[in-house]
Amino acid sequence: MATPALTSRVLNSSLAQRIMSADEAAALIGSGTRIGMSGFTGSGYPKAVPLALARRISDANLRGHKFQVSIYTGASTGPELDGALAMAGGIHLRLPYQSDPETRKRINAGEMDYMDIHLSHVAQYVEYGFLGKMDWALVEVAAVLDDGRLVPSSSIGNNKTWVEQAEKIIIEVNQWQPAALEGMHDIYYGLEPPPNRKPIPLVHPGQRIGSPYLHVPLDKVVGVVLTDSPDRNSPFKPPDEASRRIAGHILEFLGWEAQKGRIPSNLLPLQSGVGNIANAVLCGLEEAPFENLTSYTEVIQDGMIRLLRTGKLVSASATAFSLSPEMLAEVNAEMSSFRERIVLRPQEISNHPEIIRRLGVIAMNGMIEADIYGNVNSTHVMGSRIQNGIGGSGDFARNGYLSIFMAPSTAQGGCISTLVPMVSHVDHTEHDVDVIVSEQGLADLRGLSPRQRAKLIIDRCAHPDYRPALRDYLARADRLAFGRHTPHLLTESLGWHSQYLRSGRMRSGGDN
Ligand code: 0RQ
Repeated sequence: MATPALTSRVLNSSLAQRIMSADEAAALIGSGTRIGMSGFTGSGYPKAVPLALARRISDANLRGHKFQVSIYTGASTGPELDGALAMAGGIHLRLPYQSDPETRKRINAGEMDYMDIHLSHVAQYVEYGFLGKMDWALVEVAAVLDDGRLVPSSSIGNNKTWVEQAEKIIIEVNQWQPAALEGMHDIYYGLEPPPNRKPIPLVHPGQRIGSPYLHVPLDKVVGVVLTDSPDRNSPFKPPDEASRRIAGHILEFLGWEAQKGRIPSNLLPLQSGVGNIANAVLCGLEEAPFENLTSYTEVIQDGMIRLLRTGKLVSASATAFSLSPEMLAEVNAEMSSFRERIVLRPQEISNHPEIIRRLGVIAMNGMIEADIYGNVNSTHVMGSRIQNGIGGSGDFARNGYLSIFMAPSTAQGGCISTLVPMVSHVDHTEHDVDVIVSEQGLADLRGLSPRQRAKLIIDRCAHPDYRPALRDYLARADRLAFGRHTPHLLTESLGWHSQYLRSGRMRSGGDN
């Protein structure tokens, strides 16, 4: 039985009559269906119905009935969604991004299909019909207004598309989400498919061009489920030494760029990926001599909140929060103070190529590895094992004013060089990568030919243990390659990876 406090978030009387339990809602969903769920980097995902669905799937499987669904989201979610459904063996196809250990394990074991898609593409791929008909939308919101408009919760992701495209809708209304989120969102309703698409009228990162509410066809809503559950959030690790050094190189570089007049003294709108290094860059900005910063990014991390508090950051545009538990508690308590300065948008707008190019975003993303010519692998360990996905890194790297990729120069206790002769999987080609940074230093690749880039990346970014072997490879490739424009020795270029798979260590010290 729902308590009055919970039902007070559902002001529409018609939808209030459709309140049901999570088990009742999950019982409506059939095997083989496609479900568009809310959720982006552990924020705003449905928390009760996926768990109930996972129980239902486990029961069916125990009885020998195969029951699987396809799950589309904004990006990563939480253990109650990806974790539970993967554990039940209930996911047939997952897209466009995940970072859940159980999901990752099943994908890499070949038990689950996964499509790793640019986050800006998902909504239009569904609208164009490339990804099939959407059966269900399952979307968490903070409240339902009396006229039926929805107050989104801590992420927007693809929710606008899910409620528009799905045949039927289930809404989770999460009492835990602060009521003060109302007014923070900006949902743009002007995107028509080609050939009728018009320019998006967004010319400043903090600008609002849409509605604070999600509009939903009420007749499609078959169930409303009340919840009171926190978002998943990852603890904030203080930056380690390598991250601090990477951040230092980037901030020094941005200072030089500003001095040379290539970017304004308040920089250009910042995009920063998730994780330790991205947070270290944001921490570094607290001390750096830049004022009146803006951001046009996907996620609001702890560091951005601190910059907003000190006034260094004037506005932040994203599609989701991605905060540590401590910061989340603080932000939820003071949400109204951020409402004017944070804008949450659908991910097709937060990550839109047109806007990113127009605003001149400075894109900073993590990578698994880069090769000596500047191609970047963001997704696959040893070329075949997916880690998370490309996420928004390609949206920003391809279209940004400056595209920066960063990683420590070694991984797995030094057994792997993250700078290699040839990447084992390509997400971002040399044409989309301007700057590579490791704790060793920064390589500015703009205006350089492939052979110049290779020399710089080895000299500036590679770990000293691996530099001689990389130099040796480049020298021999330069003598023996089929062509000398981008010299490679094809029988050797992926040999570092196969050596690691054989021996647990990539070659080093020029022992070719
Ligand atoms: O393995 O977990 O076993 O220790 O990969 O690496 O160093 O913790 O790095 O958390 O910054 O993630 C590229 C994955 C980096 C991330 C990636 C191993 C390493 C460790 C994780 P363990 P770290 P981070 C905004 C933009 C794509 C999406 C994106 C990512 C594990 O940045 O997913 O940018 N990016 N989105 O040991 C073998 C290598 C390795 C390696 C690292 N070369 N070989 N293993 N590892 N490098 C967000 C969204 O789009 C939503």
